[in-house]
Amino acid sequence: MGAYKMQSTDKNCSTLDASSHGVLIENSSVARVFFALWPEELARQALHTIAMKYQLRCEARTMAADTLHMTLLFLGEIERVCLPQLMQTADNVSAPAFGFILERISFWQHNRIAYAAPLEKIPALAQLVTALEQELIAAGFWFDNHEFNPHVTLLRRVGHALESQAITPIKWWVDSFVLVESVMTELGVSYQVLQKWPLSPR
Ligand code: 3AM
Repeated sequence: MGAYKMQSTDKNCSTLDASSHGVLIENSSVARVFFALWPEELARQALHTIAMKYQLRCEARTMAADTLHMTLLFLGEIERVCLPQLMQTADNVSAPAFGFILERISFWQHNRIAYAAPLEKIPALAQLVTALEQELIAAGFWFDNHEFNPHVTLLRRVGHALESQAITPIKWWVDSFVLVESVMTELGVSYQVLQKWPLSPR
């Protein structure tokens, strides 16, 4: 599949040029996208280690280490020509960097996943999600307004769910958030980080 840079169009959502964001874009007219936190290496490895530890007991499939993330806001399919405006909208999000700890592995029956989650509410995380939602709404982007439930999916297709339980705590310092495209490939879903935004230093 070829790649191209976005051109300006007359569409409502975009009169911008994605090349200003240095984005490499797949050649399809729609993109399935979501905003997320992408873990730094130490946290990623720790998450992957937990996933490997539970995989057999849970008769599940592990997420590939390089796909581990925390979804902040799922937008779904949007016209690719709208990506520049989406990125410019996210430029307006202002929130401080913060740290938190993932302390439990839990299970959802409805989608058969196992996920790592914090024990307590994280005000700075909620603040970031709210800021993102408000900017997107103000810019006219549509998304399902589900309650934000912070989690990192570790296992899919869980055949044997367990009681929620403590894991070795994983520290995660968040100094940026990203826009990710979910691309269907012959080998399954692959995630491509399209753009990264820094959070303000504390
Ligand atoms: O792996 P997590 O749970 O962080 O579940 C999907 C995945 O989240 C979620 O978006 C992330 C990347 O695919 N997702 C997929 N479809 C969704 C939808 N319709 C969705 N989240 C909310 N609504």
